[in-house]
Amino acid sequence: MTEKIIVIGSNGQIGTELVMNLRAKYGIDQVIASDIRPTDNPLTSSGPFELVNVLDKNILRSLFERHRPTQIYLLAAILSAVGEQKPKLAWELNMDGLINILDFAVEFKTAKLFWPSSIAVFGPHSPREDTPQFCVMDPNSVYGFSKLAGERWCEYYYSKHGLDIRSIRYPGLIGWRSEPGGGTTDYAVDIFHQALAKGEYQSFLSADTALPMMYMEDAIRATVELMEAPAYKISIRSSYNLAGISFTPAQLSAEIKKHLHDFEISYADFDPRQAIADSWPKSIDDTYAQNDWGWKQKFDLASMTADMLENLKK
Ligand code: AKB
Repeated sequence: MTEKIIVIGSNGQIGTELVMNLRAKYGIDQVIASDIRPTDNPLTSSGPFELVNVLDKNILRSLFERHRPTQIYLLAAILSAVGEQKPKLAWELNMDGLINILDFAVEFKTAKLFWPSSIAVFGPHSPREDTPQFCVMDPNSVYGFSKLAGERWCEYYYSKHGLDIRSIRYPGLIGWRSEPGGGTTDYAVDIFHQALAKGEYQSFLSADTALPMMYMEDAIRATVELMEAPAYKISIRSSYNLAGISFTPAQLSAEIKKHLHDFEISYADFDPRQAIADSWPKSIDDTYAQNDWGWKQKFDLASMTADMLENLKK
């Protein structure tokens, strides 16, 4: 079957890299990038692009009617830090946007749908170390509980409508091709840019705040591998835990210092993102992803840091 793939939210941190990867795999014209704003990013502007607002059902209907997608990646979302500043908008976009796409995917018989969840679905009463796939989940950020509700909708559409929906609870993502957009884990990308530009960085999270992170190359590979896995191997229709690399700002800074000896890190006295980070896991157990579809992570802290710096220096 010839695939027709639509990536909604293609201007974002994941979308930019995913479109590039999918076009290399399926062909430029088979992958339609789409976002609420036009793009001049050469990584995504070199192929079909549509202006799409996921809250506008007329635009969505026309998109589905014209392209009849076989796969949809819905990446449009408001992340954790911005979500606390615009809670109602975050809820509306993250929830209504998802439900609109779920409904159109059922109506137009879209074969497969990918939707990202996050480690933000966990909360202060979830186990913080090696957080399991199934446990107490009491997220206290709007982003976190919109993602948890989204997971429930995904599983519901799978069981009620047979929609083949697949999802990953992404850790913080770190890449050199694209910028993060308003999350609690953004420090782990900014630090590389500032280290190279200024030789110093002020972290908004405290020195010992451990969070699960992942190098973008691994995250994109995980996404594509999950989407390509045979349906019978997918036992989780809410969203899969992915472990990634757990580290603190102090550990990341020490690793950067191995390459940039004069680099100095300092820490902000107060930042509202600290409270969000303190409610999230320090590390994740991803046994289900390993056993179900053979997930294996490649990058560790040392290889990720070396690769980031090498590419950002170019
Ligand atoms: C955020 O920090 O909000 C995101 C996430 C972990 O989902 N990067």
